[in-house]
Amino acid sequence: MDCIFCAIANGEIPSKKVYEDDEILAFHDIDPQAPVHVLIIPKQHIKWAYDVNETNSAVVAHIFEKIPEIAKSLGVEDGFRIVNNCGDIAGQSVKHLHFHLMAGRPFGWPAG
Ligand code: DGP
Repeated sequence: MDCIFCAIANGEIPSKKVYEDDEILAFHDIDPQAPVHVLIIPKQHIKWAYDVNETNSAVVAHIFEKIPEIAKSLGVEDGFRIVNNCGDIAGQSVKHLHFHLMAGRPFGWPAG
């Protein structure tokens, strides 16, 4: 399968890692939309949030369990935004589940 985030997860494509364990990887976004912009991905290929189910949701829980540690390591524990884009209409350009952790500037609501 030709997936850029699988290639990042297995080290074929280099990334600026901020956290890694057996299940997940966090790395700096190549096109940051905020002073801090990190992507957190499961190493297993899940296409999008619509494919999360009872067989694979543990890794999503694991991501959220690690978000406080990742945020603290980035010095943004005072506040951040977590974003998931699901599908083309939401702007998902990479079809491998990922969560954007963004911080370091104010964010408006509703998001555009
Ligand atoms: P989304 O639009 O939600 O699918 O977000 C995909 C993000 O992935 C986008 O912010 C840019 C980032 N990205 C795409 N290719 C690469 C890459 O090769 N390396 C890194 N670090 N980020 C990438």
